[in-house]
Amino acid sequence: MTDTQNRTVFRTCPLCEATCGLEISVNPQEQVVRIRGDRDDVFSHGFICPKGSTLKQLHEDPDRLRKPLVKRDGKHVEVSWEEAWQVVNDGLMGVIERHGRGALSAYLGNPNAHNLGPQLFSAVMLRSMGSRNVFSASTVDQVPKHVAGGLMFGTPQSIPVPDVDHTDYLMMLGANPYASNGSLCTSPDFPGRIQAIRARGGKVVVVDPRRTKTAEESDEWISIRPGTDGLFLAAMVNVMFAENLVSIEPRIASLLNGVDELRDAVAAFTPAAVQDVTGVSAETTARLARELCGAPTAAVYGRIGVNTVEFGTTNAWLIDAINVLTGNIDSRGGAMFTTPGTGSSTTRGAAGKGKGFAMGRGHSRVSNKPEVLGEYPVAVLAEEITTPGENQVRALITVAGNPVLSTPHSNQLDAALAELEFMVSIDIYLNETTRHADVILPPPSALEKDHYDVGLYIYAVRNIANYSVPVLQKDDASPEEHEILLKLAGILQGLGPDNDPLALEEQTIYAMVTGAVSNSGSNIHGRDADEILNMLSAGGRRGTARNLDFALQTGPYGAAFGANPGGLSLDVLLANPHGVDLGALEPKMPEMLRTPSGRIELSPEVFINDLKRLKESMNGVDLDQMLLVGRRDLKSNNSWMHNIKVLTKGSLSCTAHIHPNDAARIGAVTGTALRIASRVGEVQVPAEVTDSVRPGVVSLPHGWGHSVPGTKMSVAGEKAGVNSNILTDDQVLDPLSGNAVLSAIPVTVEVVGA
Ligand SMILES: Nc1nc2c(c(=O)[nH]1)N[C@H]1C(S)=C(S)[C@@H](COP(=O)(O)OP(=O)(O)OC[C@H]3O[C@@H](n4cnc5c(=O)[nH]c(N)nc54)[C@H](O)[C@@H]3O)O[C@H]1N2
Ligand SMILES: Nc1nc2c(c(=O)[nH]1)N[C@H]1C(S)=C(S)[C@@H](COP(=O)(O)OP(=O)(O)OC[C@H]3O[C@@H](n4cnc5c(=O)[nH]c(N)nc54)[C@H](O)[C@@H]3O)O[C@H]1N2
Ligand code: SF4
Ligand SMILES: [Mo]
Repeated sequence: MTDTQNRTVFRTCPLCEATCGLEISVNPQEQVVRIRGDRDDVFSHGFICPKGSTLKQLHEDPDRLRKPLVKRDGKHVEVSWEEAWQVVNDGLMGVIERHGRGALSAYLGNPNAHNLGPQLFSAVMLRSMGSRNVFSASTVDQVPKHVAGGLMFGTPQSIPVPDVDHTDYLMMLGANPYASNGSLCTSPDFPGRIQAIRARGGKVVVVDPRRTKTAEESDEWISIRPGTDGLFLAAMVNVMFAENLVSIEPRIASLLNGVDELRDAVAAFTPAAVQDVTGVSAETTARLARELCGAPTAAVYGRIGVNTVEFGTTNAWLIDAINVLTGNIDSRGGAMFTTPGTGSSTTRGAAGKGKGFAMGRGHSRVSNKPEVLGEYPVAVLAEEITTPGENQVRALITVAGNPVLSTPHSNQLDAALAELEFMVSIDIYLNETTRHADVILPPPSALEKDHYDVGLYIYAVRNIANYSVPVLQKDDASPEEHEILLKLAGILQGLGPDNDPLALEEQTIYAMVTGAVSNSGSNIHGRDADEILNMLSAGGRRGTARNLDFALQTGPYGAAFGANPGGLSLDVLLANPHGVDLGALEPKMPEMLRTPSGRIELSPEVFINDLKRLKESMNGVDLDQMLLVGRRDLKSNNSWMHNIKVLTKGSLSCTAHIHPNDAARIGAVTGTALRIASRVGEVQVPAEVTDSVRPGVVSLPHGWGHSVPGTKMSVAGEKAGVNSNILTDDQVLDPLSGNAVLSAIPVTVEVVGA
């Protein structure tokens, strides 16, 4: 067959945050024959990693669920959608009748951030549940950045991103974009952008207990002791004040609260005072502080390794405080704010001032953990299930999540899920988590869905809008992902298993339109709601496409239903399958601020107070304590891509990286079985001796441990690995955000049988 008979479709990859454009060839039999990088994509310019092309294998994976499963006599069997909905209705209604809505809970996993249906409609499902027991992967991930951005700049979405394309100096802490391709910094071909900094004479510094690929490709690797970045960052701030290096442009200085408080609060954190604990010499810390202040432009960026630790939020704050003190906040080449096509909380409402950020509106039942972003920390989910009392969790809805592998003390959660009265999962696999579900509802495969990165474009290094149509037609009998969510919402509202998801969708869009026309801040304020609804629904458009069109048209660049000719709309994106580039990031202050003061809060009280805890963390440190950290591999994706053979064959495997000194001390060589134990559990895993980890550090990737019974993942089972979250501790959280602590876990390491 010649290539000319094939059709070509362009589609954004939904697997990680890089949003690469894919060029997908489909033959007349409707099979994908090739996936490669879309050279004309306005953002990724043809870049792709080894995972992108495996959307074909994922689509064709015989283990991927196509029909709902219901658990009967302990075994999952395929049923019709009708039957599945009946079981869901009976299960959820039964729990509500017996225990009330407080017994319901939901967990939303990472792919919710990468799928348009949940992005636009999961809120309807959560509201319909009528319970506060909402959990998500955010509290094993990035909540510290939301809290820091919220208190400093006014909204949880007020998170600056490093302007990697224009900076002269990039310092990255706890991030390995050569493996992860970046996070809360949407930046396709992050590696290429790093190389470009160096090619134009700039400098790249990586702070990490491991000499990662990113560290190897940078100018300088700072090998830090895990969990001590807060001390290192506070010491750099100390140097900036002590040596009078702080330089802030007048535009920002006039918007700044709290400079003196910060100076006083870091006085004790001299580089010499912290060097033994951080493992970074005082000279190095002082030199890096001077370099950051002296560079024409500089950006400091921190991610997983500095967020999933006991000082996750304080780290996030100190990083952006440094971006302010060095004169790099909201300035080209520094740390900047994106203006996404569908807007964000930094573009909505009155410009320059706002309500500010609040958390702790409610507390978890058992251990009284404060609410954050409408959720409780997922680390408390197990105790909410197992502790008797009013509002004890008896039912769980998971959407695209695998908390049994991804959340702390996971053996405890695994056991707790088995105690639930009812569980329903929206998922494409029967895996370690969904094996506990009474019903599994599979959405269509990625290639059968439309796509737009509503969430990820909020944190992109350029302003980008790119919509993808489905590559392949889904089977008519199966609902779309957003229809599953809406139908579930209808059931939760008591409308029964036959409720029509379109009815709820119509209500949702009607509420959005009537809300906007009566909102003085909207670009369609005062317009006729029916006229707007008709325009939105023209040609029978509905579902994700209609909802997205509304967000685009009423967004910062929006066409506003004819009022702004040439503005952004879904039709514009349909005419531009390689995406629309809305330009480089631009300074946005003061308009983007939403603090009650209308200023940048450099020294929120909670953060200043936390410096006491930070200082105390140096007391009685045992420098010989082995500490566990994680790692990501380019060919892996959290817990769920291990069933794709082209990715797992070869070098990808779950081993414990350990330094030669430590290996020699315990008598291990590569391949030796190690027992790694923490307060809450232990695993056995082969050693991989490598000087890429610091002495005293052992590194395990997360997302493995596929050997449990009752799953259907034949490839993943062959190379099961161990679940590193058996070792992480549910009782230790970052107290400022409730985020789990997944790094710098104290462990013992010994040779099995020694
Ligand atoms: N120790 C340790 N633990 C960690 C981390 C770490 O660094 N170290 N990282 C943490 C981070 S950053 C994250 S984000 C979490 C992730 O935690 P989770 O989100 O809980 O886990 P994932 O592995 O992303 O699981 C995704 C689930 O979604 C399903 N899925 C895939 N595609 C779709 C889809 O299109 N629709 C639906 N409905 N389901 C789909 C998959 O089958 C799988 O069950 O893990 C965290 N856990
Ligand atoms: N290939 C692949 N890509 C992914 C994912 C994946 O699983 N695989 N997951 C996606 C998700 S959900 C996310 S959130 C992003 C995360 O993206 P990144 O934040 O880049 O995550 P990692 O690659 O895990 O890099 C974290 C680094 O922190 C280091 N570290 C650990 N502890 C400390 C510490 O105490 N201090 C410092 N300074 N460093 C420390 C680790 O050694 C590691 O190199 O990646 C996304 N992209
Ligand atoms: S880097 Fe991320 S978005 Fe790009 S192809 Fe790989 S998995 Fe897909
Ligand atoms: Mo994540």
